[in-house]
Amino acid sequence: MQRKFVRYSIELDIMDEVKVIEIKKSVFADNDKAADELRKELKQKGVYLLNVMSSPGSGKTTTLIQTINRIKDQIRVAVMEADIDSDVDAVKIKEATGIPSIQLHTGGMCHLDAEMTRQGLDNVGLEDVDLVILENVGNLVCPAEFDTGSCRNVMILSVPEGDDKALKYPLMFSVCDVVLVNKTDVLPYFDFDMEKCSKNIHERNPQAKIIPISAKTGDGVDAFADWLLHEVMRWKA
Ligand SMILES: Nc1nc2c(ncn2[C@@H]2O[C@H](COP(=O)(O)OP(=O)(O)OP(=O)(O)O)[C@@H](O)[C@H]2O)c(=O)[nH]1
Ligand SMILES: [Mg+2]
Ligand SMILES: [Zn+2]
Repeated sequence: MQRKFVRYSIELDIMDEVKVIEIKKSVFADNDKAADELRKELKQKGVYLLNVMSSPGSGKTTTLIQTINRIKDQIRVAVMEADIDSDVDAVKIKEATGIPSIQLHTGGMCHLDAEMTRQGLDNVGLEDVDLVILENVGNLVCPAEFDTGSCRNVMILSVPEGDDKALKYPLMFSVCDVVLVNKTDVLPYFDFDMEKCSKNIHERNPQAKIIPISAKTGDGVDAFADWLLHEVMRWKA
């Protein structure tokens, strides 16, 4: 009984520090305009917003933990975890990195738009932060259709999903500045052709920067962390 009680209170402490925000559906018709306005405000305040997208389970949260632990001593980072329900990702980030993390509940919506992102940012507060990372809802389709107001979009494609995804979900790959090809540690078990994958991505988006990583082993994550730090410094300059 005693042991159970102690565990329970520790869990409560962690949960206490994770705010869960119920996001209201947007009333703005012109999302592109709302996104441009948000970006302008972020530029004025010197806050960099990164939007991270992928299908469910491709490794967004795991990659964020690895990345944040490499940069958190150099810049002030906060995370917004968007999901239809639960707060598991926000709790995971908070536990594994110690940085502020909030959970956004999307009320059943499978993506975030700029106004919904702004509701999250209002809760993060833009005064004491250099970088806010938004983990978008796991979905390869509609998150790509809505500009969140982010400075850059990153998408994660994991090896088990296959090297042909850029052909099937062209919009997602064309709106991304960086594609992280995650779970390279399981390459020996899948018929995944990295060269073919890169060719498919570059056919849709010649400018896309492709970085193979393993969020499990940490392989390749330094390259992404360096890119991100450089981006934030340039945005704030
Ligand atoms: N082998 C391997 N497994 C990984 C890697 N990255 C993530 N995983 C595993 O993949 C599963 C999903 O990872 P998450 O980081 O939760 O993925 P996510 O994209 O945040 O998932 P949702 O938020 O549910 O969309 C977990 O079991 C991770 O441990 C990797 O590089 N290699
Ligand atoms: Mg996640
Ligand atoms: Zn949607």
